[in-house]
Amino acid sequence: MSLTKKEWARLEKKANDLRALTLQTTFWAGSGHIGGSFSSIDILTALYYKYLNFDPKNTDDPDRDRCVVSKGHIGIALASMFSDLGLIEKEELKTFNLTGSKLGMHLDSNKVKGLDASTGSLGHGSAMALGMALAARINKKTYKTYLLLGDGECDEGSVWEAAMATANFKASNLITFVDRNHNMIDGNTEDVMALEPFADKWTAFGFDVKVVNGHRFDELCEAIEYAQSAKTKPVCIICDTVKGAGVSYMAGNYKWHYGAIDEAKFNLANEDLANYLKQRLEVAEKEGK
Ligand SMILES: Cc1ncc(C[n+]2csc(CCOP(=O)(O)OP(=O)(O)O)c2C)c(N)n1
Repeated sequence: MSLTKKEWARLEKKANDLRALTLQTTFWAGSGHIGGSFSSIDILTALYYKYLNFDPKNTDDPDRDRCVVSKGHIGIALASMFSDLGLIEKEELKTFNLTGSKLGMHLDSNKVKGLDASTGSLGHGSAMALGMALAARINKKTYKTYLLLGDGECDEGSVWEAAMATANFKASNLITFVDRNHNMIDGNTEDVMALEPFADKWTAFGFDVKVVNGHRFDELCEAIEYAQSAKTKPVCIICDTVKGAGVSYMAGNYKWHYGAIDEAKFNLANEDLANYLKQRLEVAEKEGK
């Protein structure tokens, strides 16, 4: 797999648009889970804008791919992305998390078309995604199911019960991502509840594990294409990321798990995002094929 400069740059620009829109929505809402949104946005961009068989105009297609964002607290990023995909009116983003809005902090799949699962109670998405993957097998469907977990979320025992079952049932049509941003709600994962040796744990549970830089589209794309061709062993892609990626005062700081943004912070974050895009486009230009 080689990502062309053009394709790489397209994904970079899209991820930047999504970060900017998520920031804007956070500003409108007054606050939001922005740190874990910004660590996951590149993964979501690779999925929804390159790999998922997902037509926003035909979300009822039973053959389309499924995607369960188990770290449902990033509803603010998901709502922004679904708005970019045309599934939520831009104006509705201004109501995000307000009383009476159809967009709660954790999105409701009964209210947002195309969203495969209502998540937010951490640890539940894995079993839901596995169910969708096994249903594909039973119904003789070829769709794939993609699952995005947080690393702090992996403190939940239910993640490992589902992982054990995924490997047991050889559900290689389920592709698992972990947003390994090393931070959770109240500190660094290794200080709160150590996860390392994290890759070894997934391997021991029967997964073929790939560790990638979750902010490099060349690595993400290569790992996804590898996982898509898995025949029996399910693949877990551990994405090394930065909480709050792209914004100087948020990056790597767990205190930006959830935060409020005033106008000065909003403006500074927008400047940072513009610089972040510039730097990343330079890498794409230099290292793309
Ligand atoms: C069952 C459950 N317990 C607690 C919470 C509150 N909570 C929301 S996000 C979060 C931290 C999750 O950490 P991580 O998965 O690393 O998220 P990320 O850093 O990627 O945003 C917690 C404890 C919850 N949503 N669900």
